[in-house]
Amino acid sequence: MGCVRFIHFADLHIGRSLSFLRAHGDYELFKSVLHFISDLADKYDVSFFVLPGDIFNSTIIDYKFKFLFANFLKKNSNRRIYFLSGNHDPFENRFYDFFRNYDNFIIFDDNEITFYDEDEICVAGANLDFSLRSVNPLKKYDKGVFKKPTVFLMHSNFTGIVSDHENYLPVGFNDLIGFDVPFYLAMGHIHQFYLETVDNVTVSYPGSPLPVRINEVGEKYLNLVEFDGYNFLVKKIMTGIVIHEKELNVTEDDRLEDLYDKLSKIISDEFYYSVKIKGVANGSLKWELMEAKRDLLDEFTNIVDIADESLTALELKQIDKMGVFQKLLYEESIKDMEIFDESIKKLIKKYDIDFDYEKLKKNALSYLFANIADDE
Ligand SMILES: [Mn+2]
Repeated sequence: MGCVRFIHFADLHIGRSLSFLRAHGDYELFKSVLHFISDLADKYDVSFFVLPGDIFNSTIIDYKFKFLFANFLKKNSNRRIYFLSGNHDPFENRFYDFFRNYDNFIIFDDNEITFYDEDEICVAGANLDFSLRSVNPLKKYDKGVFKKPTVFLMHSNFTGIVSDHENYLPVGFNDLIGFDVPFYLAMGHIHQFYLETVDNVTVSYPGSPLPVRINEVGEKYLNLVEFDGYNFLVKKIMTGIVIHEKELNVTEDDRLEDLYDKLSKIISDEFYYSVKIKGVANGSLKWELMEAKRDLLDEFTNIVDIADESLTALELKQIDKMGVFQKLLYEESIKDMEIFDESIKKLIKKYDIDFDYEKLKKNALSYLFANIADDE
């Protein structure tokens, strides 16, 4: 028995605006991912693809994206592309008819499992009915219907995976016990890689092949799966389109030009970066950063986001309107000094301030705001 290889990817969301990835256009990024996948398929001589949902961001997308996918089908005319609709790209004749001329494009039927043969393994799936969202689709079928090693496509939540995605058609490990044949559950919906094997059952989400949201940081993958006659073995393949998290430290002396300098040094053209500013910044840098953020993002197109998480150095001038607190700060800045002023004592009591001088010194602004935000 020879081994069978296939590629499993999902949640590409073709047609979505990726405006946060400014260094390249959306179209170019989707195109490069699809090329990467086709090349990989040729390199590893894969027999077929399984695409369990949300390949398109919606069924209302620019035609250029449909052409792009049609090209992918054409390029891979020697292998079938098993396609399942997700919640983003639900089954609609008008949309999918466009791909009907490609014999290798196999779209599953609604709510009825269809089985296809790929040599010694079987590929099965059904399009989701989102009105049956609490129903476990696997429960409808006797495990005996799976007679051959099976690749089963699903677009749903696997019980036990915490995500911010909508939970529907829940399937858990309990549903996967008792299969007589090796079983690979090819999942879509969750944008992060997940892999778990129990007995002869393997469950995997490859995650999105590229970041489709600004917070999708870290390596992105697709699955190259091999069936060796006994088991389904998953090889994670990195697509290389990555948002790396970077921390940038600032000090009280730093001005915007220093920050600009530091930003130039931490990024390369190869990846995208989500930058978190840490350390202690002076008030004017914080203010300048707020004003300059958009222009910095335009300047460094490989940076998708700049989050200011720095603490504020104490600058009393900037919290002028909180006169009483200023006084408190002045007095407290003389360490271990006792507070004699009754009005200050009252304030401390009123706001139940847990007085921590070090904390106050480092982050006076947020410390004070946190304590008096709702008070006039
Ligand atoms: Mn989805």
